Amino acid sequence: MARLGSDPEGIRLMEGKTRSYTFFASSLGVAAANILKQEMLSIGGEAAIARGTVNCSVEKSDAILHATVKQYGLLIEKLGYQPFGLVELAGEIERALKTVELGPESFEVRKVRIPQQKPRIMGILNITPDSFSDGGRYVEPEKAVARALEMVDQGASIIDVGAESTRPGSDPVSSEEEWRRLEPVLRQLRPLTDAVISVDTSKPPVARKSLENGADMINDITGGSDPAMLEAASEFDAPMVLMHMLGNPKNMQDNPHYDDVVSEVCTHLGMCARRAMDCGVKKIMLDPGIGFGKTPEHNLELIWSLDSIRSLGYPVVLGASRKSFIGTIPGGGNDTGAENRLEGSLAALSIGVARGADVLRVHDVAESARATAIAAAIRDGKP
Ligand code: HH2
Repeated sequence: MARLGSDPEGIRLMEGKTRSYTFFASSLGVAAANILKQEMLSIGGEAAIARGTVNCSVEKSDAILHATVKQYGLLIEKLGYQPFGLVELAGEIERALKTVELGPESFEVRKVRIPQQKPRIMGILNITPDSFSDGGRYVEPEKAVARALEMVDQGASIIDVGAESTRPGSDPVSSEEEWRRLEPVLRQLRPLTDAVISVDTSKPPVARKSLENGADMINDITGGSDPAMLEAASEFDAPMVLMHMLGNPKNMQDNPHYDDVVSEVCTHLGMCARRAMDCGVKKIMLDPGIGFGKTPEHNLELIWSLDSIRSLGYPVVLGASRKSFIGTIPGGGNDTGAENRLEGSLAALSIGVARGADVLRVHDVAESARATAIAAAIRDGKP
């Protein structure tokens, strides 16, 4: 518009009409859904709701909203005067709009800002005998520390140390055993690097001890389901990754089913984030949990829909590295094991970057850092 010679004030007025977004609102009461539909139509937007809403033959309806930025501005103003929870909905729309336009609010952990323009690499360090990809390789603390430092040199800003495998069908280990594995690694690694150290645990006592011993953040595959975990993170002002999982590692791959995987994962993660915030956790990242109670199709849909998760207002973590769905895709290479899924992992990572991932949890750090730089540069049209 500037190149056309449009008037600067005109550009300001037109600009809000050039971008449109689709939002999904779940489980609205019929009164709210009817008012929302009317208000959307009155401003020239669209709201798809269940047919039975108009004669109240349904109790609840989801809604798909479509409007320009300018129209959403008008809608937010109008909903501000309405009952039936529409004031709260207006707040959520405002927040989602701000996030899709400007990105989630950033935070800092150990001088590492998240999100930033180029996504961060989180290098995986499994100090377990049985992880699906690197199990048994870094059981000795010296080897684990050397691998962590190597990953930092290769471009990882975060090292995610896991002392319990959560691969499908795995058995849990005790807090004592998990801490026995973690303690020497944290003690030796902390003085040697300024990289962020994340601990991949869902056990509050392990998280607390880790934070006391130099870890910076907690990666919780249960989405902060235990209040004691949230309390520990809050006390240390530690960032948390809240991940979505259906069931638990033992049963999660027994026929996972969703009516709508993206909206269900978003709704669940939104709830996890609110619960964590209410407990005082201020730095939150969300993760769809690739492979955690998901079919290959669910995983593909979630990676393509990372922007929906990001519209909840928090940076997004993607962990697709070497996961089994890669081996199921025809033409993606015969599945000869986790070690041989590099190309598939980089393809998933690149699409993840294009769709809004802020942190990439990976095994192959050097290759992933290079692929991320290129994918982010193409996405943003600048190096
Ligand atoms: N995946 C695994 C473990 N932790 N955490 C987050 N936030 N996201 C993930 O996708 C994720 C995770 C599983 O991978 P890995 O750690 O390599 O294997 P294992 O659980 O067998 O140790």
